[in-house]
Amino acid sequence: MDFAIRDMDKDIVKLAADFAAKRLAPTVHERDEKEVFDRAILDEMGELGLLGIPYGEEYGGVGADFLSLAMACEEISKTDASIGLSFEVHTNLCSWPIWKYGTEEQKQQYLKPLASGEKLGAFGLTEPNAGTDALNGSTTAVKQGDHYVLNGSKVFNTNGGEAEITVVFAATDKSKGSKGMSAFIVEKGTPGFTYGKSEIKMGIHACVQKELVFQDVVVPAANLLGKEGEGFKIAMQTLDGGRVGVGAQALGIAEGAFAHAVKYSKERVQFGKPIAKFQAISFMLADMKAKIESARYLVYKAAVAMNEGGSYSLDAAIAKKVASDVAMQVTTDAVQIFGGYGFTREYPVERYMRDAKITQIYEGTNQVQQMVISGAILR
Ligand code: COS
Repeated sequence: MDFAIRDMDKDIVKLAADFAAKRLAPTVHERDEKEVFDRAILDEMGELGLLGIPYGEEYGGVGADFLSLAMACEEISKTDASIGLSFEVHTNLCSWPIWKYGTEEQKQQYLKPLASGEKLGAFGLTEPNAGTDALNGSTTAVKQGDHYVLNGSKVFNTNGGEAEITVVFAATDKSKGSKGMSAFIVEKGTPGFTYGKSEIKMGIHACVQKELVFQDVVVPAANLLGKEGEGFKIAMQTLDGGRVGVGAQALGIAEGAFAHAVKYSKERVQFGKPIAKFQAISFMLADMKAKIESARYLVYKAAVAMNEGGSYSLDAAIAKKVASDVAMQVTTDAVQIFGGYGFTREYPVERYMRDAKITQIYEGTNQVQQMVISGAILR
């Protein structure tokens, strides 16, 4: 596989890496400790063009591609997985379905401010009783003349409360099963659209996950995304891209923890020499590196498949599953290499380990990825 990384992609990756080093690294520990989402960071990323990487200039983006998006997400997540997530959800889960399914008017009205970074995006699918079983939600949308009335709630909503634009999924006709869900673009501030509790989490502390509440929310029919009944397909296709993004985030987490572990192993002296000189440690580092490079190949391969535009469900599921498992293994080994210090909040590796865990869960648990992969094999 040729990853033909263009000059433009390299520039974007450098931009993301510099931003991570200068803007994120100095405050990442504090934001994690205080559990605060700093919206100004996303605004600055928008000004730099990072929030519209794969979308055309006519829609406020920079006209690059999904490989450069994945690589930028990797760079950001090497330093700060919370911002990596907020960025990924904005670009993949909210902007992508509008880019793919939106009318020209919807793209001008909603994709443009998202891609230019003027507005932040979110994606509302998961409900208290509908996580993996995404079709089983109880949010409804009833058509009344030239609008729909939405009722229900969503949970764990990344960027919730901050996002000006949310793609929301609701049942328009439950009796039609997977053809009975529809997607809507809902603006912050629409009467009846409010926010419930914020989640208190193990990791990804520096981004928000909130409950969204819809009480007789009137959404213009013009904000229906795609056709009525196409919502489940839109959600699944959007999540295919999201899984490439989570794979990239997980890859970045693994690389970030690995870099700390390599540095520490060269500095930490026990029995009169740096611990990196002991084979127990150097072989551990070798395995971590091999896993990271395997994950990188799969994530970039899935991003290239996304660029090519055919079906990339299988590539995305494999990339997400492998990269998130690698992130969990590598961050756990990084904590091990730091020994007792790794277990303290004085060093960053425990944060990487906490952040890695969620990559095995969201945007489809790794068991969902096994369902997608085995489904493709056995079809
Ligand atoms: N792209 C396009 N269409 C898809 C698709 C995809 N990736 N995946 C499924 N579909 C379509 C199927 O083709 C099928 O269409 P038809 O009815 O025309 O045949 C329809 O959707 C239903 O598919 P399926 O029967 O496979 O759906 P299930 O309800 O069995 O769901 C899983 C399968 C579990 C894989 C799916 O619900 C899923 O991915 N769940 C996890 C959701 C998730 O990631 N949640 C996290 C949200 S963000 S934190």
